Amino acid sequence: MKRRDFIKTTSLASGMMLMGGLDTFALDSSSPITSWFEDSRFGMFIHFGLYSIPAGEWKGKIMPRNWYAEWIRMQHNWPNNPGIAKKEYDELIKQFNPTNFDARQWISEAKDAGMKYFLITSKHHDGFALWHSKADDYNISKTPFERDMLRELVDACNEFDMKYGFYYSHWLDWGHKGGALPPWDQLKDKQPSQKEFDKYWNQKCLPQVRELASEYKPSFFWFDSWSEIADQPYVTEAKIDELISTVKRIDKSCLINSRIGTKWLHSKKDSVVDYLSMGDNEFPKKAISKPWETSGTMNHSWGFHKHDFHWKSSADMLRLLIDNASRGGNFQLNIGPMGDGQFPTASIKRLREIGAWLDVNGEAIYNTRRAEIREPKWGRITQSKDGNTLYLFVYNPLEYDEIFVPRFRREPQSATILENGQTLVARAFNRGTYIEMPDYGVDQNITVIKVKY
Ligand code: JFZ
Repeated sequence: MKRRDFIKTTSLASGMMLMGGLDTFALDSSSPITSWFEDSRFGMFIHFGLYSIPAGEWKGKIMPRNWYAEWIRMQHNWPNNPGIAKKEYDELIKQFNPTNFDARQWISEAKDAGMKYFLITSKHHDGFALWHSKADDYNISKTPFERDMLRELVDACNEFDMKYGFYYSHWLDWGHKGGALPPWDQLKDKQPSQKEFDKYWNQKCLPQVRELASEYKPSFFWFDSWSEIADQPYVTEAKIDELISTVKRIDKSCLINSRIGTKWLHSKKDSVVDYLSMGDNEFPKKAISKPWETSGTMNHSWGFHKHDFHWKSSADMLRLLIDNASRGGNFQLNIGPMGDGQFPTASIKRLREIGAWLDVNGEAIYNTRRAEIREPKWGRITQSKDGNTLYLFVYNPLEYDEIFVPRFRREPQSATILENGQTLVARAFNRGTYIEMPDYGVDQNITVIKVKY
């Protein structure tokens, strides 16, 4: 689109919005570097590391199931901190040998689930790196496994045409003397000095991020912090700027998330990051115009927890994906592979169910944008970027004889159920479009109707 046309379209759209009634309009506010991210909508998040071996249980003691297994070093034996001494935790290095890990299998599972990008904990809070880091020794090359897991995954992503990015814990690092510990009162005396943290920052954090950006070429980073970062002295605004420019100097188009410093979330400073990360499992009720994502778990823990059986159903997770897509956001669904490198069976089952649904209905999710329509009672709506096609996700479709889409007043050309191609009666009436629901031929859970104008 020529720039002039773009301006015309957008000002026309906002002008018409003020007037209150419009037929269709294009809504594609994405910048060139984030459009792939918005088009993707669905990604895989992986939490894997030393903590995947104990999997929530240490010497017969089980972490409460509503805790995160990747936090075992700090939370085992709570509230005695740190729960596991570093020396003892590091015994896991000798045990780390996920012989059943197969990068191509992980990525093809993601691909079959309908996921368009892949995100993995390159280094979580424990400080252990899953690649052959030249900047720091505390990494996978020192384990019996030896192999460079990130390299193998990057190769598989390239083979399967899957975008990928890295989670990197820039604030907390329990593997380096200068890394920050959790911001808890009991740990006050054990926190690093400012000088020690600066050393960690300059000798480990920045060099590792540089290494990842230049040698592993991710499309995005997912830095991790949360609100308490606002009260700590270590990661200052200057450091955040430094971290961002470290990445951007290597690759301008590499995306950076808002959790790099959450005090900015929903503030002016948002403009320095490319996309917003919600809180864990946080699904905003309203549309947000900047690209955004929710990261969510299938059960409770991110890292594999062998006693965590709180699985969500595939239908529940599909709704989270649809809710987010209809509000302009992505969904990054987590898998916590087991210590041997395989996905848990319960996760695979859900990935495949979701994939089968997306195989038929994915057109209504990918490459769509949120529709500027009040959220209807019967479900959710997305629209094609040109605004000429609407996708209606009818939740519990058997409850409705007809559904109404406000504001779309042009005569629709056609309305069909995506799953079986069945044609529905649709007409423009009053201030929108009416669509008659069939009494058979609908998915009892979520039926998707494509309406062309
Ligand atoms: C962090 C990590 O501590 C956790 O282990 C996991 O990796 C998760 C994805 O991210 O935990 C958070 C971070 C932010 C919020 C909640 C948990 N938050 O902002 O709500």
